[in-house]
Amino acid sequence: MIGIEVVPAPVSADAGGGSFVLDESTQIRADQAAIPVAEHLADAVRPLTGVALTVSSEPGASSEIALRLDGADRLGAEGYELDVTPDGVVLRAHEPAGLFHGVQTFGQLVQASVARGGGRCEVAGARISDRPRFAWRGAMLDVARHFFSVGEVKRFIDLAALYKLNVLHLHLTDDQGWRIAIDGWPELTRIGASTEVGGGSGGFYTKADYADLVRYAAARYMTVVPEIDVPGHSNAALASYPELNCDGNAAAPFTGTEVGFSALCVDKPVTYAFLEDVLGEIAAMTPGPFLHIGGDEAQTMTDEDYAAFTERVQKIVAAIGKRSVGWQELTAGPLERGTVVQYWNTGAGPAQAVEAVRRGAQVILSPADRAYLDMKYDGSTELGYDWAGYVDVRDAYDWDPATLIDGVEEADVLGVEAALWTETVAEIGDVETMAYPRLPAIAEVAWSPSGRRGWADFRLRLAAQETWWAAMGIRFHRSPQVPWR
Ligand code: TNX
Repeated sequence: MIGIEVVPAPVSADAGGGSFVLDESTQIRADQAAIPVAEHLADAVRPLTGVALTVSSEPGASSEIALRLDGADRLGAEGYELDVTPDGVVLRAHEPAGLFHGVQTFGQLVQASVARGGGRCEVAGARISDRPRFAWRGAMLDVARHFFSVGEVKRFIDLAALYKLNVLHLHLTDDQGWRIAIDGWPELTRIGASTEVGGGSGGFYTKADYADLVRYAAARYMTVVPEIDVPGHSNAALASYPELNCDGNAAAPFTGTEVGFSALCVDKPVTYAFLEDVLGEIAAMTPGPFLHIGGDEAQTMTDEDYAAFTERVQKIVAAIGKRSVGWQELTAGPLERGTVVQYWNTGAGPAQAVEAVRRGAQVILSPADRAYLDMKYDGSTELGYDWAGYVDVRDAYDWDPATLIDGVEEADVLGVEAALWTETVAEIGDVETMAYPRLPAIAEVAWSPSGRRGWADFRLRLAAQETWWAAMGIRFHRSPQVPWR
């Protein structure tokens, strides 16, 4: 038992003595650069406690929560130290991202005190030192199969940021829809965005919408990684522009759920002009270092064509100053220096991930039988698939990234990502049910040292989050594996 009800489990946590009373007289005092994080803390505490904390950069009140950027180097870009004593709370980090993560931890301590009841908000004394195990802690949302509005994606960002995830991977294009405006290619959104699985009306993000999402994510210290899935999963583009098709005829729009049938025309120069425009415009709107180029399930293409195509796309990405991420299939061709390979297909096995590592690439682990949020929890789950098996909370939780695959060691793993494909998921409430509580489980896999975590303890800490989730209106799945209150 780690003795503290925080998810993900911190690197170290000791119960301090006594408790800190949080009330109307409490002030958050923050270094200037930490004011936005302080506001975020005030916003988080208000609905939990009814207390409106004031934020200031000046000392003043006798009861104080201090947010300081004078934390030691060893805390890294995302670590923090949190001291809760009867005299006050001190949160320290080296970078604002660390303060933000520390605020998530403090929020959970506050909610635990609220859940204990008794009227007064008494946060139990604690001394915590914490930093993430993996640099990439991702959540992917497929907005192509079903479109989700800017507001809905923000909700998804919030759900991920609570558990210290730091990458929002947006699957922006697929056979059933193209979801991002590209100035030079307006038919992509006029035609390609008008469809989705099941015949709904689709939708897309304008550049202003996308900028809004990037900003919203950045304010929560999450980096957006946009995915333009090529050469397969490209029917929406092929339906929008006849010239992208080898035969010059526009593909019919697609609203079904089969995969693997579409492919860009590798022999046509226009294909690469198209990709240079699209990836160039996307890169210009994306401050993060990565562009995801898909690469999965291009089943109609020869091996030579696939290798030549994916090599060329990685060179386009490198030329615009970004690094490529691709699904494991990318390993079938050459890997550009710096390309990251994402392992997913537990049916095909990890050979391509091992090969990528052998060739010097880092990998992101999204094993479908652990990290796919579109797998059913069990036989009674209405939505989702089961091609990788059922994934209940324990399956999502009980694995270690460093020992999952022989030949892929800790240092080879850039990180871990949970993926929510949305062929069967059309409503944001259903997104919540598929993500919670598996997303917090994956978040702990990605954040916490292996020695600090275990299922028996995790299920109790997870159960302790229930009141909080209910207060936030999160429609989580009541897995029978967790002793809910
Ligand atoms: C496989 S994961 C896919 C997706 C589907 C998903 C459904 C991956 C790279 N490809 O196109 O949506 O399975 O579970």
